[in-house]
Amino acid sequence: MPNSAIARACANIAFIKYWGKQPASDNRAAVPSLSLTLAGLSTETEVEFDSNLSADQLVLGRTALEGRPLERVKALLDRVRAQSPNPAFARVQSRNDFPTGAGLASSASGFCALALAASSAAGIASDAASVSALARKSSASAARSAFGGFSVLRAGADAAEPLLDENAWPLALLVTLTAKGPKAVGSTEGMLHTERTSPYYATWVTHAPKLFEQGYKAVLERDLERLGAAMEQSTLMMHASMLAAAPHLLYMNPVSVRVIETVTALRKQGTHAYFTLDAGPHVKVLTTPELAASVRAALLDVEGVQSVIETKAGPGATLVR
Ligand code: 2P0
Repeated sequence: MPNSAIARACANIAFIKYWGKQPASDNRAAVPSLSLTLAGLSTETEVEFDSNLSADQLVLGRTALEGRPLERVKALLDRVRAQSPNPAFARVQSRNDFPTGAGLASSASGFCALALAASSAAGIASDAASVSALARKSSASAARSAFGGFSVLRAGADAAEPLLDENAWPLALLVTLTAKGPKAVGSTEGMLHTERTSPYYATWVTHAPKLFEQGYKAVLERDLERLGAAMEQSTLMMHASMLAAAPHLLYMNPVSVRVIETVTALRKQGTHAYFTLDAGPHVKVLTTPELAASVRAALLDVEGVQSVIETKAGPGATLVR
């Protein structure tokens, strides 16, 4: 039986957002979400279970990590070990092919690659649904990266499910970097704070399924205008729930707002471009492959924009070895 494996998983961007957990649910989402898995922006992770080790080890790039990152990795490995006939500690070596310090989401690709590599190395079930369920317990957004193209994670679901594969609807996503350095408040912490203190959280949870239905239908019908409208509303409703927390959570910066205004102005001129932001200041702009170059040029003209990374739909998690 192999005791090591290497897996690769891509990041995903939610067009319909997950923000909030069902209480005491082992990290099940309170609202349904829908995302696109992205080409590039990937994590490659090697897991080797070794009976000679006396503790789990985690290396990201060239840096050995301890504390919270190691704890979260151990929690996933413990779940795998609970199903393994020969549990042993593991050496985990992970690498992102995008700048980790830039504040781009890395937990989705990271935990999905880890879930696939650890399951395969331990010889337990490593089909996409099992990997998605394992990844979801560590980071709910990671559940969606098990699948390529569009995938969904329903409220309370154990695992994500595929919706449209990566070749079904060609789109361009322009990741617009508006700041340097990591974000101030991590997603898990920000989410729990919003649940506990924002009077708008309950309203968010009530309305989110309607936006999910709109987004889901728009994807099946390849209707970019409707998808864009649902995505922008999901984004701003999620940010409104964060803003109403006490103390407030403001993830946008002035450059993010200028990018939103630019995208809105482009649309008034008839250009199909739609914005979204996660728990951070960077703005992702959805458009068609044909319009991508001109929209990118307009985004690079916005004062304060650092760079624009063009991506498109990518594959689900795969085993490299
Ligand atoms: C999403 N985000 O749907 C939303 C939109 C950020 C904003 O999922 O606590 O790192 O690990 O389950 O998955 C980020 O939260 O949170 C996230 P945990 P996760 O992509």
